[in-house]
Amino acid sequence: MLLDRLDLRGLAPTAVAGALPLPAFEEQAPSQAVAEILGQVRRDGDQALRRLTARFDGVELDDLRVPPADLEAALAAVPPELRQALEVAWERIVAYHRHQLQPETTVEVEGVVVRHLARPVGRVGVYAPGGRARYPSSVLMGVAPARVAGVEEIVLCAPPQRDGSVALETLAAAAVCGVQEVYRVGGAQAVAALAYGTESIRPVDVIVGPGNSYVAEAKRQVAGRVGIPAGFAGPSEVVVVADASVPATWAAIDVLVQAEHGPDGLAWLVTTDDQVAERVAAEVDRLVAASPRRDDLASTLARSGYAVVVDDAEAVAAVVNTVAPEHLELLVAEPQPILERVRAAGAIFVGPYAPASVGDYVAGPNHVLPTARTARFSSALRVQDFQVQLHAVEVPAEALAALGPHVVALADAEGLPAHADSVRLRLADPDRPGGE
Ligand code: HSO
Ligand code: ZN
Repeated sequence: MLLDRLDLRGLAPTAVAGALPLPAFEEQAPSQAVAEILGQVRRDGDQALRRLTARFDGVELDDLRVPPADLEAALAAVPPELRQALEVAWERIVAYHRHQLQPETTVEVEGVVVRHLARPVGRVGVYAPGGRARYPSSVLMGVAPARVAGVEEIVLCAPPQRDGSVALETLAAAAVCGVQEVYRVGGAQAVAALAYGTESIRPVDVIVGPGNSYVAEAKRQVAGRVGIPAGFAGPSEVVVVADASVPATWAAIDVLVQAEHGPDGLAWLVTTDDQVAERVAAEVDRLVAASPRRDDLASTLARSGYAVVVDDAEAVAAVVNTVAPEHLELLVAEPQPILERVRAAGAIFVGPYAPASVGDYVAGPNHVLPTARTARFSSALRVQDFQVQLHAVEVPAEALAALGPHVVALADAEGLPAHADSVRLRLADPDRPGGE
């Protein structure tokens, strides 16, 4: 069977957590090769982009920018049902992300007034992968929270195909979300261009978007110079918790949905019912054998495909919190006892009619989610990833009178006389704002 059976019944939750076969995530990052690419783009700009595109994508580029007219043309050229799906998805994703906007608030702490302001970053770069992966949905997911945050300039980079064009679906998605600045550059060189800027691509403040190991490593190397929203969105993962209240085929197909992105993902079934484990595992074998993507599926399942059997909701939660999966599905009659114990998961899908694939496309929340156990400390891509949070401080004269001596004492202790004097001057002359 493709799902390895792991019977952990009889173990206490902490022992369950300790017994789990977590995959090793430390893949060999191509750090040297990526550093070399970043250096070339930084030094040679557009010329390096052309050279690297010829080498990696096998195409000689003239203009790096996709003519804006091609975007609307792409939207007109895709099948109408795809266009409609992109439009519905876009509207739903934007509507959901609007709920993440926080009102600006003001607080007063013992006389000092602090205003909390959220301001959009100036310019965002969204990366859209190409090649085997073609994810127009990820274009929507990257652009929507930036748009909602109020970002004025959003640009897209996507690798060119053999004929120099960018995938039609990617361009159509860009058109749906109103992106006009699209460059046919992919890989680490695209991340470099977005981070450092070249003659034709101005640098951005934040870079988002999935990509292969080169893109991921490039983002890691430019982090700090530009914002790279926290968490690592790597190969897809799912933990499906199921009982006999759903058909075994439904649980089985959902185990496979994320594995389909393969390779290197994680696909687990967790159940308290060993008959469910048996039936779902059998269905997984049957479905994989019949799938056109059987190789991707099999490679993920061979690396990390398990059917885990445990005693109760507490043990289920111990498994979930240890794996910290990107996606968690609760296909059980009583999800609440598990839900309330979950601490670490990128996104949770509750009930028999909420497969994670709905979340991948149209539910509304973001599908850029933390993987590789980073859900322990980071979250889905969100509006705040495209904002800076500022605080504006107002100090009325009376508050300065009360607090000033403490500033002076601390500044004196730190040997910083100007710090102390900026307060002393004011305390000595409280009625003197404006003029001489
Ligand atoms: N499951 C992926 C997103 C995606 N699925 C894009 C289909 N297209 C990561 O959440
Ligand atoms: Zn997916």
